Amino acid sequence: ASANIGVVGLAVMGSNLARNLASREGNTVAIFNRSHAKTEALLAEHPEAGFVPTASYAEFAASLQKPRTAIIMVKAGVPTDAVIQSLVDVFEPGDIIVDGGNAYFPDTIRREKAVRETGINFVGAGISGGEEGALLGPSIMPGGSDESWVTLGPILRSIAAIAEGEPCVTHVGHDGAGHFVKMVHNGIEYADMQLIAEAYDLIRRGTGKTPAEIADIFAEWNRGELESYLIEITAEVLRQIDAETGQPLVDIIVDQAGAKGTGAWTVQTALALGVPVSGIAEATFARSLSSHPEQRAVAAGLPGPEDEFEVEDTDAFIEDVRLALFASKIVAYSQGFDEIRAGAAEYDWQIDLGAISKIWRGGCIIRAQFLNRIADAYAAEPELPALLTAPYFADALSRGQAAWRRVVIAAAQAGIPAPAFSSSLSYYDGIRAERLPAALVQGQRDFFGAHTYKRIDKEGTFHTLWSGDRTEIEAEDTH
Ligand code: NBP
Repeated sequence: ASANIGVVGLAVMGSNLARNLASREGNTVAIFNRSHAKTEALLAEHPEAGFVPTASYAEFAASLQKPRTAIIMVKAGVPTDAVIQSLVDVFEPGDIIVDGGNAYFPDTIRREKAVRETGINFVGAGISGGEEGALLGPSIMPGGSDESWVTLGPILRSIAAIAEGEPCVTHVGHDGAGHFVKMVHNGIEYADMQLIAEAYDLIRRGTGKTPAEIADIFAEWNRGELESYLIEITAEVLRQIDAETGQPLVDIIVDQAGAKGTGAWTVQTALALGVPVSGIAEATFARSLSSHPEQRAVAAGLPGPEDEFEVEDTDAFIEDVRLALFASKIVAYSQGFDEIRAGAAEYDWQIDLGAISKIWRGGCIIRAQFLNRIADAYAAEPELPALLTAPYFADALSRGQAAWRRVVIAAAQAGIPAPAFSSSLSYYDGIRAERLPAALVQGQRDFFGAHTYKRIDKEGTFHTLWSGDRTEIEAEDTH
């Protein structure tokens, strides 16, 4: 046995991760892929990596030092189950199987339980950063047992991205905690992307600026509090000219956004946990709406506002959009962290929210300066009930709220969809409201279903005899 770590699955993510591992001091990497041609190709293309190629699971297991550690990078779902079973067949108690794919966290919980019964450790690790991250340093969100972390920690720390001197990896929590946090990361990514897209659309339609001019605006924003990878690449995409037509590429790309399902998982999970993640939900639905061309073609005949949309003061409007974007972004992240907290409570994970914000500062798609402020907020108050109430964010919201309202009003008047901007503002106004019309909803529920209500002035649970003489009785709490 000559390798200290192995990688199964040598498509783009697996080969890049294997090369990343091999490039670090002290690592010898065994590689295996179902179709052997890929193993040979990787070996031939990267002789410098010193890979140990293997042609069967048995050979793969034999090439690994104990405790054996293998990272699986194959298609999520059935292929992952198949590979886990093949490894369980050839591994021994104490060995470690890591699933680095994009598994749905309930699958990871199930797999961890099943594998643990064999004495083998199973770790679901969310890996973000795409192909480049896998090669140069991703953000890694591992779950699994404390025992496996002892072996795995140093290996993952060696390949992770570095942000402000710290590797972007932490032991998130047990079993599915890592994939849960990766899922929410992706949900936040959806919200962030949608917010940026809405900002672009409003500026373009409100000021008539070209995509290249808007690229300059984003590049400028990237030097301030909005500094992030997504703002940076937005400028790059907007600046791109299509070689064939000479038009901005963004005008040539079909306006139907795809999705691989992690946004939907985040929203479904949030619904089950009772956590409002309206920014992520609107972003996910905005992609769905865009992808129904047949409906859109018919609905295109529906009337919009009569007046042309033209802003009076271009610079002031652009600054308003910037402030609205930042405020909405704070809401999206606050909601995402609420979901992680709720998931930790539900599944009994000890998740350090400040540590999560730190490992997202490098390597991953949502990497941003802003995450330092989130880390500060949780450092100051680990049990912070809502991120948006932390002093830095509360101050940003107070600075931005008037602009935010102007932008949402302008969008509505101009007939420009801004679902993430406007739902984030509604969330803000909802969460800060002294009283909500939820009181009326409780009254309605009591009327048709005798669901009862509580009173603001005394303890107990009450029901009004709506179909009788409408007196109030004390009732059992049925919600
Ligand atoms: P793919 O998701 O395209 O999976 C291809 C790999 O799965 C190949 O190695 C293939 O082997 C293997 N495989 C399949 Br399909 N069925 C198998 C089976 N029954 N037994 C053994 N191996 C099987 O690869 P990827 O794009 O590199 O992504 C790998 C994982 O990383 C996925 O879970 C993905 O969601 C996740 N991820 C991807 C990104 C990204 O940016 N692409 C980012 C973060 C995470 P073969 O060569 O024999 O067909």
